[in-house]
Amino acid sequence: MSEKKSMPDYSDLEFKAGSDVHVWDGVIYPWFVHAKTLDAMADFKVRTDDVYVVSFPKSGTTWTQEIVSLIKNNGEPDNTIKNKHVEERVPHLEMSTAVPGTILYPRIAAMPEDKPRLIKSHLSYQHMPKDFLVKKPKIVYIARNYKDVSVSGYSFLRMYKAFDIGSWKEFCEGILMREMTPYGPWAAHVLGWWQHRHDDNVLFLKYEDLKKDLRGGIVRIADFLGKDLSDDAITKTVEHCSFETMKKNPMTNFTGLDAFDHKVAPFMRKVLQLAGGTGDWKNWFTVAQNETMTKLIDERLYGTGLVFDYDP
Ligand code: PPS
Repeated sequence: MSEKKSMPDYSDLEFKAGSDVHVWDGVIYPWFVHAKTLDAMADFKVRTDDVYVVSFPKSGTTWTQEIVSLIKNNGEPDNTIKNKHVEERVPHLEMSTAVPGTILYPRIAAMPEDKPRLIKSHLSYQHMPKDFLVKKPKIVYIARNYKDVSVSGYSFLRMYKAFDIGSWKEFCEGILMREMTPYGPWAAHVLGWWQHRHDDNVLFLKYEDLKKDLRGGIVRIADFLGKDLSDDAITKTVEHCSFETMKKNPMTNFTGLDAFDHKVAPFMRKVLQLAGGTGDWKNWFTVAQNETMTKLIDERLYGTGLVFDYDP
């Protein structure tokens, strides 16, 4: 049996650079985002009609990817949707490990005639491809409260067969509270995009709102993308993108991914036994951890106008 690697010690980043995590332009990146890929963002050709789904990891990215994919297909979950994984329909811009040695995700190069191209990214505003500021493609940004993001992220990393992520206490206090997360601090990420929420090409959404009113969220996204969907098409999109349907769907639930031990935790968790996907953090945070986290979030978001729901 191969030995599990411990998670990197983030306090020692200079010495870990180039291994499991690395720092690029002051931001911590995970092993699957290579520095060369990030360098290549300077030359990546954005198209005006591209649509990007952007988020801090674990914020509802896959959900939003599936929604934009369905909207593009007029709400029709036909064979192009049923037989193609969401990560192929809406590929991850900066994912560097799909084919070792390639700089940009080959799936993006493989979709030249696909209009609009639908692309996923976890990049912060300032690390988006340079051409993005010129072409101003549409961006659907999805944000989720840091406490549920934290728990979702911990569960996700626990699934990796190759890593021993350690205890919740270690992860929460050593990484989350110190804001040493891959893709940079959560607050910097969401606030970087929040500052651009009034830009014509940016739609800023929250996971918690989508959970409360999926139909309303889908209508907002369709309007933003300039898609005039019939009521029937919206209803089909709602059904297809519900938690229950996506959890059963191998094209969205990542059950096919060998790198994960799906017995440890499914990609789409039990959350769902709660009224929504909000509030599972209460099952993980101790009273003291919650106090520290609340203080941290309050300090970071103070005066920005950005607030989150923490209850289902
Ligand atoms: S990733 O790996 O960064 O792309 O993860 P991401 O897709 O951003 O986030 C995964 C969480 O989103 C939840 N999810 C959903 N919630 C409600 N409804 C639907 N349809 C849905 N689809 C995915 C998923 O369950 C993960 O949250 P947790 O809390 O871990 O279950």
